[in-house]
Amino acid sequence: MNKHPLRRVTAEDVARFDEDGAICIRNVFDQEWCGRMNAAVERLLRDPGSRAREATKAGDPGRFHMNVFMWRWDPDFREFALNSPLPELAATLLNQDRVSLFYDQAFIKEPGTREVTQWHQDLPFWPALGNDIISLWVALTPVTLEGSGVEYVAGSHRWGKFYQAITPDKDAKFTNASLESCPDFSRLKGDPQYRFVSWDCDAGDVICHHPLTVHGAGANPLSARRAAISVRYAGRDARWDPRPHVMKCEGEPEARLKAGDPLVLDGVFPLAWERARARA
Ligand SMILES: O=C(O)CCC(=O)C(=O)O
Repeated sequence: MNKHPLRRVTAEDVARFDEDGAICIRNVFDQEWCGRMNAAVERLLRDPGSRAREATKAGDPGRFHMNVFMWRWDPDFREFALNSPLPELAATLLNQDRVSLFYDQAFIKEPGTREVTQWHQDLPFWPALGNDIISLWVALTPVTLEGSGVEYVAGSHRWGKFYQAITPDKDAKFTNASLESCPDFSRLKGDPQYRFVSWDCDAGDVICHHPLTVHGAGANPLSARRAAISVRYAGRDARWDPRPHVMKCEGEPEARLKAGDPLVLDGVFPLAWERARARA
């Protein structure tokens, strides 16, 4: 299993990520990693635990399964989040000397799943603020745009927008009525003021996005599973910000952090990569 991305991340990649708020880095994981994590996904689907969210409506075909904080109870997800090429990739794209693990999240759409991932930004969901946060969406299966590939509105992380959070199962807990709803960008594809970017992925490719970049994904009408794990990392300016209508984190950070503290905390948001340690 490889320790570092199989291909070097270049200065051009970093510049493209800054500009568009999303980039696909190919070939980050070898086949051994993909096999190990697909087996971990199988286990997760069989035994989803208390944080699972099933977004498939009763009677609908397929299954849209989401889960969070798997690293806290599953050793393979733990290795993936803390001892794989991911933390180094996050630090390189964010240009940081250290990054902590914020959390991991699974997005599995079984064949025939009709439910979409609505257009959204990530930051409004989180008890966190900051620019130095990155999500690494790892394709564990081949993914095409037709088979629920994620699509991004390039540059939307710089619009100064903070849209209302919306979960695929429309959980009212996340609805902050004081925020503007995110437009349905699927209806705005012909509008020349927006540039949409997406990538067909092979297993082991990683799409990296800024927490304010608007993104969404369609249904999975294909006959194969679409499995992805998003792992989120935090750097220098990321701060704990426990607002109403946000996700609950595991490990009770609210007992140990106050608003404005850095997003790093032993056992909860653990340090995942440090340049000094990596060089040693
Ligand atoms: O995979 C999906 O459907 C959504 C992924 C996503 O929203 C994310 O990784 O932030």
